[in-house]
Amino acid sequence: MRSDEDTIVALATAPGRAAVAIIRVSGAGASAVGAILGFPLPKPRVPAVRKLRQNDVELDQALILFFKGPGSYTGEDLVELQIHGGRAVYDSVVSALIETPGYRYAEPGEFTRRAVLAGRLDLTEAEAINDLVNAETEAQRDLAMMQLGGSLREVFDAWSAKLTAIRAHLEAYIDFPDEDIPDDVLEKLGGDLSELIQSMKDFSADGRRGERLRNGMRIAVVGPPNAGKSSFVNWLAERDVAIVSPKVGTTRDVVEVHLDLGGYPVTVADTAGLRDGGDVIEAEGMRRARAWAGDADLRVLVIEARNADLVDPEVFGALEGDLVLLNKIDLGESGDRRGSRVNGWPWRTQAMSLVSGAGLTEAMKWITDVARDRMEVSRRPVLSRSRHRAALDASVCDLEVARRELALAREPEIVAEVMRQAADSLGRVTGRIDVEDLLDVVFRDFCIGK
Ligand SMILES: Nc1nc2c(ncn2[C@@H]2O[C@H](COP(=O)(O)OP(=O)(O)OP(=O)(O)O)[C@@H](O)[C@H]2O)c(=O)[nH]1
Ligand SMILES: [Mg+2]
Repeated sequence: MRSDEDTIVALATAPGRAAVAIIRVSGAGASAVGAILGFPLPKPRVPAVRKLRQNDVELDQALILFFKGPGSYTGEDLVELQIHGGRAVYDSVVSALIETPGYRYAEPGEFTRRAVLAGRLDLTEAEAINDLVNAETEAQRDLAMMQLGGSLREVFDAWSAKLTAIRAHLEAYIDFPDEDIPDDVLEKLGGDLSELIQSMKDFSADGRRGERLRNGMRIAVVGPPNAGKSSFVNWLAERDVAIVSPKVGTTRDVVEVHLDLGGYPVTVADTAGLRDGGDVIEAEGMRRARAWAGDADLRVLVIEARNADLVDPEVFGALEGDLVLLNKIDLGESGDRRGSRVNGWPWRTQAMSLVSGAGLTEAMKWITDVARDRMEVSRRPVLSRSRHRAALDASVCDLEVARRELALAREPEIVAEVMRQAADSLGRVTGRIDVEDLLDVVFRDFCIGK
């Protein structure tokens, strides 16, 4: 059984061969590491080199760091052993430690979980640590760093404080009806409440940029067969991710590539060309293409420029804000470009050629601009997970009920109860409420050693 009393041990660095590997030990028994591995524990926060031994066998020579609780990451006594990064080395040291009674291997995210329980971090900051470790692009790193600095916690804490003040006034009104409380007190509370609701709603209306930035934006490359979709995806990815051939219906599966476009994470999907007919396999490919494109944040339609006047982008699922690329201009364009139907399209279009290279930089810039437009968080705190949004929406919903009841001047006790629920929803985001329940949800996607 897992117990928060155990001393936990884990490899904090990625397994594999490396110059250095770090083993973390945290818990009430952490300072016994020296006795277990036969070396004198250095003074807190003073690094020292020590030989590690088990039964007179020298296991390694390591740099030891000791942090005394509560001034450590976890809030408990914590020892970090910087050993040589070979499998046999870290296996031997970890085994020696977890054989000790009261010691065990840590579960995923358990170090950070203890930091939260000790009040060293709130839940949004703990989530930011995981996001920072997983960040693949600059913008994702910026978002995680901002949240780690407590920016999101501050927003929720400020709302909680305002709500507490409103609730306190209402409770006073309920508890002391005969006292000298001004008549307009309910009106004033209603005004404060409306202001609070508005500020929460404004924050929520962010186009889900934070969530999109954390997860990456999904871009589908769609269009008729043979238009050059796979060629374009390969060019974007700078490698041969998809097969290109003059045969119609080459691509069948959805081929996804993860790219960093100007610091923003995107997943680009190459899809099967859409047309009538085709065999069973091609038909299944087209079904998958439509499904992926329908869920995507942006569709990039690739068609041959010389056929542009014959194509209706809506047939390929193009929506407002999508892009149309007119490819193969080296083979000519359709009719008189000025008289072309393309000019009246509501979609942005770009003529290009993967053979001559014309228009490619412009096409890439467009896609990058859209990615930035939809994911930029401009150094302000944002909701980065659906968990935050769900709690915020639930809280707003309760507060709107409270405001309506307050305006009708009915049972103030009911209003007070609904407001308590709203406050609990806010508290769940930072972990001030029901921490135990939430910890499992939040730490589920952590890896061991964090
Ligand atoms: N001339 C010319 N040929 C091109 C251009 N872009 C792609 N092609 C060629 O067009 C053919 C089809 O390219 P693909 O990238 O496989 O096209 P696709 O849209 O993925 O085709 P499907 O997977 O069958 O739907 C290949 O022979 C490419 O070399 C271009 O700009 N100009
Ligand atoms: Mg293809």
